Amino acid sequence: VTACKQAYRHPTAAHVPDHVARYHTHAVGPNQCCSAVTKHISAPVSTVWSVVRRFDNPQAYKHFVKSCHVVLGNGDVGTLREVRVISGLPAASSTERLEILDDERHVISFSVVGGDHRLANYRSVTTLHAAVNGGTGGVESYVVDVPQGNTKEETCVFVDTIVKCNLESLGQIAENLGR
Ligand code: A9S
Repeated sequence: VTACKQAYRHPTAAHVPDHVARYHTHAVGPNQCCSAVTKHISAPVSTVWSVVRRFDNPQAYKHFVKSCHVVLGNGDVGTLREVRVISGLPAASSTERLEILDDERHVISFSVVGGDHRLANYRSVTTLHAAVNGGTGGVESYVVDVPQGNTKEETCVFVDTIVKCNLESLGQIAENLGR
């Protein structure tokens, strides 16, 4: 098991504070891969956080999600949600557990514990921090098993694409909330 500490080189994400970076340091097994995506959003942290923190409502900004139902818990750590996915993806559903919800530090994390898809043991951490001019720096990192028949690179390209789409759409929604 090695540690995966991501380098944050995104041109617009500005400086990622140390207290944020530590949330994105993952233990990575030999058959796993990890990566991180950053995004600058021109809206205050409080606005972006109000969208991201809703573990019961990922479809607010994740376009791949068709529906979501909380199947256990009431929003605390350990809450389970059942996500159904739009067609066209190599997946139908995903069962996800809330791992971290920190309203002070603006950290949310979930892990995939079941479902009908190929991303076994997926776990992600999303953090928000104050950036220049009242904006927000978002960082989302993940670790996941490499599916049978795929390489680490292929897996990261697939997941990075989904995470980038989610952060793009989060940015648009948060920026529009301020208009
Ligand atoms: O939902 C997220 O935050 C991130 C990802 C990478 C979700 C992936 C996914 O939900 C699909 C979109 C359905 C793609 C899972 C768990 C498996 C997939 O194949």
